[in-house]
Amino acid sequence: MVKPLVEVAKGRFSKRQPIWFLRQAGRYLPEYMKVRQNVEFTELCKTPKLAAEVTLQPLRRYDLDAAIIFSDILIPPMAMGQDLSFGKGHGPILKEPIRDSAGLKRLRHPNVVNDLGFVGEAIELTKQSLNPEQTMIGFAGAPFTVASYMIEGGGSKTYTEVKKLLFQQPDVFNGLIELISNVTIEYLLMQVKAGADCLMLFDTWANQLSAQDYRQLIFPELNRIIDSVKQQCDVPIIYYPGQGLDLYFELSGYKGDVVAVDWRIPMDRAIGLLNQMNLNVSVQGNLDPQVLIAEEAVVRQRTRQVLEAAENARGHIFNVGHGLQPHINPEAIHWVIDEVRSFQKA
Ligand code: 1CP
Repeated sequence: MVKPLVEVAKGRFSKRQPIWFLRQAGRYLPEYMKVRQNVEFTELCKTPKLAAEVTLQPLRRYDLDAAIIFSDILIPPMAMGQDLSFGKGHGPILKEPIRDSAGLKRLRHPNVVNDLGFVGEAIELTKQSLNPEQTMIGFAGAPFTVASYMIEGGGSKTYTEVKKLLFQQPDVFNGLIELISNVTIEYLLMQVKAGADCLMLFDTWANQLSAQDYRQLIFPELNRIIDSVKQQCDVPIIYYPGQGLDLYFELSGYKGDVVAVDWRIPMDRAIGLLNQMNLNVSVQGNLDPQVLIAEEAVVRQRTRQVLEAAENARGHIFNVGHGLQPHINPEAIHWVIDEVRSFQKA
């Protein structure tokens, strides 16, 4: 059975334009909050039945083309031995941040089947409820973005500790990136084996690096992950390089299938630049998620503008340009989907 998202990701024609939303399972849905009331976020991720349940919640409400497995990019660091928690009103906290070679040595290369198998089980369970046209998306953080949390011990505004490691102990920095990359390859392949039809790599904080450091230290490892996965299975890969067009200049030779465009970048400009870089890729995005607090006419107009701006793309997977936030209007998602469907008919 043909899956529109997989077709469009690979640059093939689809009668139906695929649409899904970054963070489509989450706090804006009352049914998510109900599950979450009784269970910690990491426990939710580690319990396949519950993870599958919240993964499916948005698909019960909306006519979506994909489910993304409910998990987090910081689950693998937990399996590597770093304690992960989410304080109330805080972002993630990773204990004993990696700041030197002793820190790096404390980490272990997990057995992905034993230590992260719950993600595979959640994918298997979720897949049982998808229709054959719907795509099961697996994901991981890209190595730099994951490393940044492991080094800082959480989110950061300045990335001081990351830069300290990079410039003062480059061997440790590179060793950490390599370890994360090796684990990520196995982790992604495990998700494909469990039923993922498509993979996404999130590099939200890549823009904290200079172009030179991104090009020399990060991009080759990203492509190595993509290469290794593609040698063993035939699933399309989506890469989100975060905010800002500058990194697009460094994507020459990118081996994935799709670039996910941040909402701060005009879609037509992103497509123009990707063409200029000779990249034969589809795009995903890039509605400003905060538009989903506006009145219906505005939501529809902004949706249409994204569709029009993407008309010259090899293929376009409609999405927001960053994750949905808790305060958006759940009803507005229906307006977006309806606008995408009627644009296609027109
Ligand atoms: O209920 C809660 O309190 C949890 C909030 C939450 C959720 C719903 C977190 C904590 N993670 C998630 C799920 C999540 N995270 C998914 C699930 C699938 C989906 O429905 O889309 C995905 C794909 C992610 C990926 C993720 N986690 C990224 C990359 C994408 C992005 O948003 O830029 C990042 C940076 C994280 C770290 C993270 N996890 C959670 C939070 C609040 C954060 C961001 C912290 C920060 O800003 O530094």
